Amino acid sequence: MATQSSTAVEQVDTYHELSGTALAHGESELYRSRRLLHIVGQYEKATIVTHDNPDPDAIATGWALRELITRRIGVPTRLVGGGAIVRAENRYMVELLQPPIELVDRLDFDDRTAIILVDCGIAATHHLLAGRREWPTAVIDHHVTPGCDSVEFCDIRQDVAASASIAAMYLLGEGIEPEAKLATALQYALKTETKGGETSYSPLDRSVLQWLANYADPEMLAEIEDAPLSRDYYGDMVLALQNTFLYGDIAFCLLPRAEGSEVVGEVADLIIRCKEVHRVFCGAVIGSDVLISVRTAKGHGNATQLLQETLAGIGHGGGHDHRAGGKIAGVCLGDRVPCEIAEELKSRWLTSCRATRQRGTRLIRKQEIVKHL
Ligand SMILES: [Mn+2]
Repeated sequence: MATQSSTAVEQVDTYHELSGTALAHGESELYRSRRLLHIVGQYEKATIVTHDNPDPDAIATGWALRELITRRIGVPTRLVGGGAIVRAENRYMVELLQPPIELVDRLDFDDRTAIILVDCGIAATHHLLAGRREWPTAVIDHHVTPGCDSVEFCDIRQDVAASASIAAMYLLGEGIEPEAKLATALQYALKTETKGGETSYSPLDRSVLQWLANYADPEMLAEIEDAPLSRDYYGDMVLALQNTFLYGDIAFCLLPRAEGSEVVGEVADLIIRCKEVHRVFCGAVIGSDVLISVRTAKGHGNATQLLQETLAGIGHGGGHDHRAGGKIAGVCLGDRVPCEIAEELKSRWLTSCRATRQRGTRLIRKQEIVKHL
C-alpha cells in the first residue's frame, strides 16, 4: 500500500460507493491487486494459465490480469490455455476482440516465471498444470476450489458469478480504464456465466457490469451473440431433436452425430428450456469417447449428482447445480454410441432420476417427422 497514488485512492472510493456490501470481505480491492502485483513483481515474467478449452470467463479474466500486470509493473506476461475454443460464439469472440490468448499443448516455465491460474483451482484436472509438481504463484477463481492454502496469492470468491468480476475490480481499483474490446470481453464473460440460471449476479457483479458499460461496445457484444454457424451445426441440431425421448418430464437424447463437442451442451441447453422438461441427459460420440451434458431446471435436482450417479463406475463428470458435463472414455469405435452402452445409459439415467415412466415418447412425433420430409 506504500506506493498507493491519490488517483488509486479516489478509485477505491468510487469502488466503495459502487459496491457497498461487497466489501464485507475486509481486504480492500486495491490491497488485493497491490499484493498480487507485489508478488508478481518479484519475477522476471509471468504466465497466466486458464482451464483447458478456455471459455469467455477464463479468457476475459486472463486478459484483464495481463493488462493489470503489464500496465502497472511492466512484467512481460503471456496468457495461455490448453485444448481448443469450440463454441461458435466463443470463436467469434476471439476473432472480433483478439484477446492475447495462446492455445498450447504443453507449458514450459522456469522459477523466474510467476504462474497465475485463472477460473479454476489447483485441484481441478483440466488445466496445463494438472499433475505437475510446480505450484502456481497465484489462483484467481470463483469455483469451489480446495487446496489453495499453499499458494502465495489466492483470491477465490464463490459468491461472484464470474472470475471476470474479480479481475475487473482490480482494474477499477487500480484506475485502469479498459479499452472497448477488453471491456466487451469482460461483459460477455459475465453474461455467459449467468446463463441457464446457474449463478446469479452478486452486488459486486452488478457494480462491475455498471462500470464496464462505460467502456464496452454493445454492438460488438450483439455480434458475438449472433455468431455465424456452420451448416453442420443445423444438421446436428435437427438430428438431435429427432432423437430426443421424453419419460414424463425427463429427457434423454443420444445425438446420432456431432461435428464438435460443444453441440452436446448446446442441445442440452435447448431442451431444458422446453416447458415440459425438467431434467435432460444428452450424449454424443466424440473421437472414441462418449461426451455427456446434463441440465436440470430449478427445483428439480442437482445435475452433478444425477450425472455422477448415472456414470458411477463407467465414467466421470462434474459441474454445477444445474449444469454438468462428463465423459465415458475410449468406448467407441464408430460415430454412434454402441447399442449396449446406449441402453445402459438410458436405464441408469432413468433410475438416477427416479423415473416413474419407462416407456418414452419422442419430443417430436415420428409421424410428423416423416410427413414433413
Ligand atoms: Mn468462470
